[in-house]
Amino acid sequence: MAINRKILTLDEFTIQQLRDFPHATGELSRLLRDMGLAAKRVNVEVNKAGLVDILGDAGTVNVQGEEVKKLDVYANDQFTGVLRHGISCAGIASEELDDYVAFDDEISKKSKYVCLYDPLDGSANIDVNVSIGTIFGVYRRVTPVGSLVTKEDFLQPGNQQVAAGYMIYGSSTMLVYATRRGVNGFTLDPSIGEWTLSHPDIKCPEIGRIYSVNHGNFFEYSEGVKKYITACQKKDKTNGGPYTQRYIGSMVADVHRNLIKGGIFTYPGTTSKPKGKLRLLYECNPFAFIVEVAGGKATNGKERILDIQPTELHQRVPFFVGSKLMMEELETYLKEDQ
Ligand code: AHM
Ligand code: MG
Repeated sequence: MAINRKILTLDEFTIQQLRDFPHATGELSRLLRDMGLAAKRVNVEVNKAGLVDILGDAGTVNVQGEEVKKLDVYANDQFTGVLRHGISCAGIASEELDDYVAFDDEISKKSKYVCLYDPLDGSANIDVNVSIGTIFGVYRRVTPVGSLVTKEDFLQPGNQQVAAGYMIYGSSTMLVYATRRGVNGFTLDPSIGEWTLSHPDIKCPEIGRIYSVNHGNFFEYSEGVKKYITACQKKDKTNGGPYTQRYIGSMVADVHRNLIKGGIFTYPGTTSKPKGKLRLLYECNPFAFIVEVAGGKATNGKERILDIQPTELHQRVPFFVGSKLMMEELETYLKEDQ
């Protein structure tokens, strides 16, 4: 059988990258591989979501006698389980859990990384067959290797991330991850069950035509945000006509599209929720890192997302992320709010 030499799997890719760093231990590659493995399991369950009436609702017992878990709980268990039993992660924090988890075994304690994630973002979309995703960020721990990790290891600014990524369970399943060296996208080839490099060296176009925002909250936004949205709608023929509004309500899908096509994604604060909805550690920092490495920008309206010193695990922040030139235009409006 002819072998397609053009296919590069996630493992092959990370091993190839390691060749440039002869002293690298491969720990980060193993962690990414573990995340990729858990994502494959989650993907299988996400694909079965429409069969819930046949297979059993969350909280019920299915025909095999197993308890059926809510998908976001299942996803959390998968990512936490694979990292706990792996050898490349000293502890995790998850949007699904109140507190961080320090892995208390000799091998995990010797790991230098911690991982923070939203195991299944956009889960309100599961029931209606809309793309959902996983978002994660990886940090080098600040406490000594060999000890249990502490909260300090998790409350690091996003600029300390060594890698960040997301998986999107959509019309195809993708894993996109960034290190400081670049952003690369892998599509799951279901015929061989492997992540294969499909989007090498992703760059976010400097300018695009898409803006993503929940218009339903319009009257609760600040003056600057309202003016920016209105300006997007009023662009005239001299600057290419109005922007296109696209909002899936699944940030992974919205930001992924904008990353590829160029655009801006926003979840501003509102009068009732001044800090917005999105979580700094699990959602905003990873995307800010990925989009910045790809050439874009991310802010909370006042400062760069990646420079915010977190004070609590579940902290929320207003979030604006996307193409560089569009972000710079948006920032001129956001200045009005300061
Ligand atoms: P979740 O973490 O509870 O799933 O919520 C996060 C999601 C994002 O994916 C999405 O951008 C946002 O919530 C949509 O919220 P809204 O419906 O308020 O616009
Ligand atoms: Mg979420």
